[in-house]
Amino acid sequence: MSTDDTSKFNRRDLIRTGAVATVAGVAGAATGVGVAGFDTAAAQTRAPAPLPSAAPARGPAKYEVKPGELDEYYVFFSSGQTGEMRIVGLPSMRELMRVPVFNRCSATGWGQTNESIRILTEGLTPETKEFLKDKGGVYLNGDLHHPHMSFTDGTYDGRYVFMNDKANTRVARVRCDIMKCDKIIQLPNQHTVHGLRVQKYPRTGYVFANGEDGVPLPNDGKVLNDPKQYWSIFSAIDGDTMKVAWQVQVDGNLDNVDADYQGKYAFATCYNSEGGVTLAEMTANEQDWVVIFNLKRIEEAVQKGAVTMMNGVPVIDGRHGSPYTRYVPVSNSPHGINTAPDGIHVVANGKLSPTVTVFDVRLFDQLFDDKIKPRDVVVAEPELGLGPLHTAYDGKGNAYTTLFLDSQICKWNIDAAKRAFKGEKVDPIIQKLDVQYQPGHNHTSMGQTKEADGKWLISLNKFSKDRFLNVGPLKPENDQLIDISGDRMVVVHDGPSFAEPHDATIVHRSKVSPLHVWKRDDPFFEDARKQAAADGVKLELDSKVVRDGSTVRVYMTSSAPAFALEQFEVNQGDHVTVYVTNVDDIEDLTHGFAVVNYGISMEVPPQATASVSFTASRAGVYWYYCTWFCHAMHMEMKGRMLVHPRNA
Ligand code: RUQ
Ligand code: CUA
Repeated sequence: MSTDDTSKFNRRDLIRTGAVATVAGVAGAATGVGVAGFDTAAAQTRAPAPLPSAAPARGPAKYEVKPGELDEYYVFFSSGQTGEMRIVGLPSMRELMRVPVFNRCSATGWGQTNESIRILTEGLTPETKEFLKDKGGVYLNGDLHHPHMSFTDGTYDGRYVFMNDKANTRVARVRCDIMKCDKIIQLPNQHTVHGLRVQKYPRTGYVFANGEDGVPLPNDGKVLNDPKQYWSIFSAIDGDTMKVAWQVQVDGNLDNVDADYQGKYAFATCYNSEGGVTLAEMTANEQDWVVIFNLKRIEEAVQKGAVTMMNGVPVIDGRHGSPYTRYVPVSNSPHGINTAPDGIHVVANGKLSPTVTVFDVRLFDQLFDDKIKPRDVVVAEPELGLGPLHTAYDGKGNAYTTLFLDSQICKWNIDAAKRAFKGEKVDPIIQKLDVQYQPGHNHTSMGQTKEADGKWLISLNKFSKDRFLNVGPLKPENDQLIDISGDRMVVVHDGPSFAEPHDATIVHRSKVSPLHVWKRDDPFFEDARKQAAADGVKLELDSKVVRDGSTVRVYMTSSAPAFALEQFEVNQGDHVTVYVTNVDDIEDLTHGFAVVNYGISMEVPPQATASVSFTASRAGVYWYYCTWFCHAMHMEMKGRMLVHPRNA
């Protein structure tokens, strides 16, 4: 081992020890029990995996995607508190696109164009609309954790990617034909959305969204500091209409969620069975639970009207003892929950416990018929290491669990874990691989579908520390690409990423086929088409100014390298809407429209219409120009807005 390697190892161990101390402090303080599972020394007695050699063992013939070559997979990345969705190519790990969703975007005008403002505002609750009235009407932040593609018959169907906003309790949908967000809704009765997954069978169908924090219902200030009256809510959203289909009131805080391959159940990890509001209170019990939702029973209850209507949504009481849910005790504070591609096994990851709990979904019918006890659905509980957070699968019977505190990926065999659970002397652990550093989510290629192909694993690591050039106190995170096609896992790439790719979905490129240019009849700019029709204007042909009192609508086409209007005139104080239609139908020929010193900028891709509204409050000459480099004469693609002073 070179000196360099040694120094890296030392730093790595330091990180681990620091984190262990923190969590141990929490668990110890809260429970008074030892933290045997959180002992670094104990973890190290489990032989750590040998370091991967420089030369890959075997596996895909090449790790390099040469210039001009295309990737085999799309990865839909979340971006955490950045609020956007990112598209990354795999295996190159090149970032291909950023899709604004819950954020404001300077480049595309997301949050400023009329088309995006409609999407950002139409699904907000009435209380939020009121709340945002004097704040510009839109939230400027989001916390996007979990992007998941729609399914048909157990695999990705390329229609949509759904995602949550933990910060403002929203669920969004991105259309995969244009890779733009087309719907955002805010969930009533719920406070934060954390876990989000979709129905795998027969299709999506439902989008399941976990309410993490508990609040009083209704949360109107009448109940405040009385946590006994706080409740968490589980929501099922209709992915086609983007309306909340139903909600279930549960005990505890919901963390992550997944669904089966039979279309019968969804299940969520749940922490804070204590109903506490402080860290010590929330981690006091030694056991929390996984809550299983019986979709058929819930649908029947909704149909029969055995629900409470709250803010227009049917809410079902799914607390302990209800026919709609079952609570299966697992160790304190479980985190990720992941269904295996075999359609049978589900793994809940221990987080504060060094174990993961394996369920057999075939036993859930009996559990709901009270023929067996909750713990009878557990078929294995292997001890893997410190801080298990999420598990991915290769479709060959193996599972890959991130160990946050150990900073490792643990590869283990499901069948061996089941045999060990029955008492056989067998070690389910196949390999532990160091990652840099402290992984949260991990994902395998197609691994969340029945078509898991066992080729690639990405580990989304929360810290990069010393892996990249120092860019100041705020460091990038580190997404590592791991070849899992051979017997042993091998790290083949480090990729820095900005805050904070929690989760991702790796989709084979054969499942997705986006358009190259927009279709003129796309519903995305239907409002503009309607307004133009009312004004007797054909968006793709006409450029003119329509005045209606102090309301002015400016229609102009753009074709490289010119806007059809080289100038337009308005009066100071006019309410102006500019509609720009890009009549170029050449792939990749995007124009933009920015008005200098008016704070206005938007993207106008080929064959699309984009519009922006503003008050012409400043008199004078204001140049507008094209912001996307489109032509040798791009610099000349501009015009003037002449604003006549009010009292001239
Ligand atoms: S979470 S690091 Cu928001 Cu998906 Cu587990
Ligand atoms: Cu059009 Cu630059």
